[in-house]
Amino acid sequence: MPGRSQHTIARLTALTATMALAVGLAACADVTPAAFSTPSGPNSAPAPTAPAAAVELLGTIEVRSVDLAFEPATLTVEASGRYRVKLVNDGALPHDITFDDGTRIVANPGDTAEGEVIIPEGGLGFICAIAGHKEAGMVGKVVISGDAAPVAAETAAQGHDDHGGPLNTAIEPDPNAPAPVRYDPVAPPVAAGTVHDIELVTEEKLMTVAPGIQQKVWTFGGTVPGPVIRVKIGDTVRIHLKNPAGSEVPHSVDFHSSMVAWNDEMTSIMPGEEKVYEWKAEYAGVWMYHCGTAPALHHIANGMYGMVIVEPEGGLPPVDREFALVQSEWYLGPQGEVSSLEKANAAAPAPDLVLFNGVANQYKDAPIEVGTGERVRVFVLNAGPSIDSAFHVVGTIFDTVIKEGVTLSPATPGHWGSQAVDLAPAQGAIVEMEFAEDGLYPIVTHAFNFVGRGALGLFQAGDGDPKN
Ligand SMILES: [Cu+2]
Repeated sequence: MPGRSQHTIARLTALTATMALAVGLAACADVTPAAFSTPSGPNSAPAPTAPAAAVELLGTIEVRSVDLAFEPATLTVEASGRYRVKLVNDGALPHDITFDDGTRIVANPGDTAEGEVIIPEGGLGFICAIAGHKEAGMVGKVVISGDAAPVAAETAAQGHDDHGGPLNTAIEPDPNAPAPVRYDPVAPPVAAGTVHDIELVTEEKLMTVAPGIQQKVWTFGGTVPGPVIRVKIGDTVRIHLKNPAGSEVPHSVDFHSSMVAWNDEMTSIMPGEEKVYEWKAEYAGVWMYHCGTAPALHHIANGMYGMVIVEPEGGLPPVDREFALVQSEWYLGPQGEVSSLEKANAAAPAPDLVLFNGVANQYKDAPIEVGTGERVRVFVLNAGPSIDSAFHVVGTIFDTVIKEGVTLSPATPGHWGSQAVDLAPAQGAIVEMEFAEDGLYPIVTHAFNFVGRGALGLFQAGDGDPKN
């Protein structure tokens, strides 16, 4: 599969800088770059220019280290014997390649280091021996192909699997999966008028939830999350829910912003059916809506949720920018299939991905741009289905938080601020902040084990560079 590895390398390389940041923040890795300044590691193998009596070099094994993975993680060589090893460190942290026989080659960020290793019959495993890096996924192996074809080791090294990449997913990425579609994080304005007829179609479709990973998701309106619905106190909302004839399963909707009987408006409709769910916006808040069809856990885990904003009496004061971020989890099923109910249903759920607005790391890959000094408001919802959020933006302080009707604001006596907002599944909040200088400000849940699973975005203030 030539081409696939390159594709993956490019994608994973793009993750490098911010994954390094995540690691630095999460693990506080106590690493002194000066300690790893040796260009070539303490390799006991003979030098490449050794006398003719030395064992012949069979080729070069080239491995790239990124934060925190090897690319590729599995290399195939034709035969056992002596190989040159080239470690190209594209990461922002020092890395090494330490083979199971003790051979170690160290490369600082941006450097390339070389050495040699003897690959025995049966192959040889390797890790990065820097504290924590193996556990974070820097594990690989060299295997012997047994294939007599005269392929250079460099060529053979291409195109093999690269498990252990930063996203930690159990699913093998598919290089042919379409690129993820970015969910527009800009919050919509309040809907005009006082009565809103909104068509909501339950669409079952394929969606790329992380680079190379497609799932057959269930949606409201074709996106995960569904559309943000923003109204004001006193408005009437008429949801025209439609389940297309081609759907495979029944669906329904449950608006937490409404007060209606569960066995009336929230009942399921079969493929080909439709119904009207009318409710009045009587309470302000950032609310969840979701499909409640049994098993509701599966319908939520497979993408059926969204945000309702009901503005308070008198409305919210104007700000420079408004965004809507929905945190949620993916429990991956096989490629192209629905998410795993079995995983989602675990008593201690371990999501494959945790993310903002449906796609892993999408706002890291394409940061949300704001102006330095602008007032930024974020409507945050934790759709779950099961993991809490500790919503935090690195480098700033929320001076305003409205959560479940309780308000912190600059007018609150004592000049208090907020560092993170705790949101259990189905809780929402409004937070406001400013960015003091041009630069990058990571958006995370401060449950940092999930930052490496897709819950990482960036606000880019100004040009993103604090140095100019
Ligand atoms: Cu559903």
